[in-house]
Amino acid sequence: MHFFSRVLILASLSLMFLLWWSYLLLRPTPQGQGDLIIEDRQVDSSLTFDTLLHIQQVRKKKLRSFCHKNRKIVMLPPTQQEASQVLSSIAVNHKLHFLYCKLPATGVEDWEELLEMLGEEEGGTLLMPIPYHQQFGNQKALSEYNLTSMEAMLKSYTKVIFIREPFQRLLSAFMHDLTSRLTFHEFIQYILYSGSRNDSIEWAPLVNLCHPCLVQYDYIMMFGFLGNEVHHLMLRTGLPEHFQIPEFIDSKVQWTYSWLEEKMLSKLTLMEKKELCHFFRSDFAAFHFPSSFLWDHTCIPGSS
Ligand SMILES: *[C@@H]1O[C@H](CO)[C@@H](O)[C@H](O)[C@H]1NC(C)=O
Ligand SMILES: CC(=O)N[C@H]1CO[C@H](CO)[C@@H](O)[C@@H]1O
Repeated sequence: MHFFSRVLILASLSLMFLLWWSYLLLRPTPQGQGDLIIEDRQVDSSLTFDTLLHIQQVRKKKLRSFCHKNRKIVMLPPTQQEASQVLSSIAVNHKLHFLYCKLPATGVEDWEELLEMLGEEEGGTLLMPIPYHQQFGNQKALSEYNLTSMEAMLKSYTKVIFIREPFQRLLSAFMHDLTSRLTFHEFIQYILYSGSRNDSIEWAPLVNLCHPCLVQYDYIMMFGFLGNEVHHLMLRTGLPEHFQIPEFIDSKVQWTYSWLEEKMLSKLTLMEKKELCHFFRSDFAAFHFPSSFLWDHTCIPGSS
């Protein structure tokens, strides 16, 4: 698939997205259009606080068992340089006491928008657990701090990781790189055969970039469900119930990607698909992705 067809796919994705929005906007609502966005932002009431808490526990349990079996890095390396290297994807928000793994196309952009919005709320609207002290400095990346500060923040801040099905991240990277002339097939070959030294934050396994065995994440947030999950996280970290969080678009994006996943996977040989399974084996072992075409049809033991 060449540049032109990539543009076509992007265009059709955008069209599907537009159709979706126009459906939303034109849909008759008894309250009128003014309430539409609010209504859409509201949290699915069928998912209770307890359910969301349970989901977190299940994800963390799977991750812990993965870390236990695979002997990943669990301690901060002793030198500044190594530690900074390992923590290079972790971003800091001092005001709200968050550390989060910042990777493109995982929903982190919407999350940062929310943090910015909350950061602007001055004067007691937010019930933050610990008073805000500027004790570490102002840098936005954890890797820019000294070891003592890194350790202190890793201990005391709320740590969040955003996860997304690996093949979808890869598709997203391919779609957004309009300057590259690689076909999809060449792109996959490049990823598979350039080796892990060419790790890109766009597609390398989350486990290699976010180091979830070292950074003991308090929350594991799943792309496709962020609206509910972020709301839950915010309530647990002290956000007042009435606060309206902005809309997360991941659930709609997820829908178009599910369609694309199947289409693009059909362009690859079984061998290549198997190699993608191998490439992403740590993510598939550390996390459970509720919908993964690659996993369900190729990676899962016993498939094809
Ligand atoms: C680390 O940084 C903090 C905050 O800037 C500073 O107070 C502390 O002295 C530094 N520690 C070392 C060992 O350099
Ligand atoms: C395909 C590609 O770019 N491979 C590169 C991966 O990284 C090594 C060393 O960092 C290079 O030597 C390869 O050319």
